[in-house]
Amino acid sequence: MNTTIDLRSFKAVIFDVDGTLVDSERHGHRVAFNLSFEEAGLPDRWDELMYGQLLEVTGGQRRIRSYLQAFGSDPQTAEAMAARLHPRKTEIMRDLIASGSVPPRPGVARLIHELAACGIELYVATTGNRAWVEPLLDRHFGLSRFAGIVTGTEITTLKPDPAAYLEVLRISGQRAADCIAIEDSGAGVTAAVAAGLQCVAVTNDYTHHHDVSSAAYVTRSFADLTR
Ligand code: XBP
Ligand code: MG
Repeated sequence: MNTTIDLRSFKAVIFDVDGTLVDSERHGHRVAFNLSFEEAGLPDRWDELMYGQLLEVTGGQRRIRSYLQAFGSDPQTAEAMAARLHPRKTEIMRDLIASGSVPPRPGVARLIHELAACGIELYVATTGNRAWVEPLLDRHFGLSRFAGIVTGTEITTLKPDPAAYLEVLRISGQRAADCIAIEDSGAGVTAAVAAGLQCVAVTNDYTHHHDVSSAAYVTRSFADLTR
């Protein structure tokens, strides 16, 4: 870990979304979850501390289900409630994105510009729902920047499973050795490495305590990765 790494020596760079390309969890997804609970007449609200713990479960619908079961709901009720709440949460997240409430992390736009200028293919592998992922990527970077986008809508086996990264390798036709992943979380690094990829971890306030020891390089800032 933490050998120097030059992203420009790879043919493709695969970006995670939440917590990596964008600072989306604390003031984006968490707010959308809470508003969906409020609209449904539920008393539940996820504060910033609790949400950091709930992030251990990837996938918003699974996160709701896991939370409800942890607080006494039976599995069937939890599943039904999560299936009812999550689509509305996704709509609210789309609105938050449209209102500019989900910013890119500092240095990300510059890195994407630099990599694209070097002719490196850019991909996305996220657990998040395509319904908000696409408008987010388009707003901040332009969808055409990305040669391929894999989301939790079509790949429902979520991180830390490697399925999303294996799908990017399939659609790109690239060898794993020629690609590198950029992630923020332990689950994301585990997924990328399990797919045979080297991974750079750019951790954040929610993930700095995660085990990212299998990453090739760990930093808190994209400034380390740009020229
Ligand atoms: C992070 C996730 C996502 C988001 C919520 O995805 O686990 O589930 O927290 O989005 P990644 P959804 O870091 O892989 O981008 O509610 O659409 O799942
Ligand atoms: Mg992430």
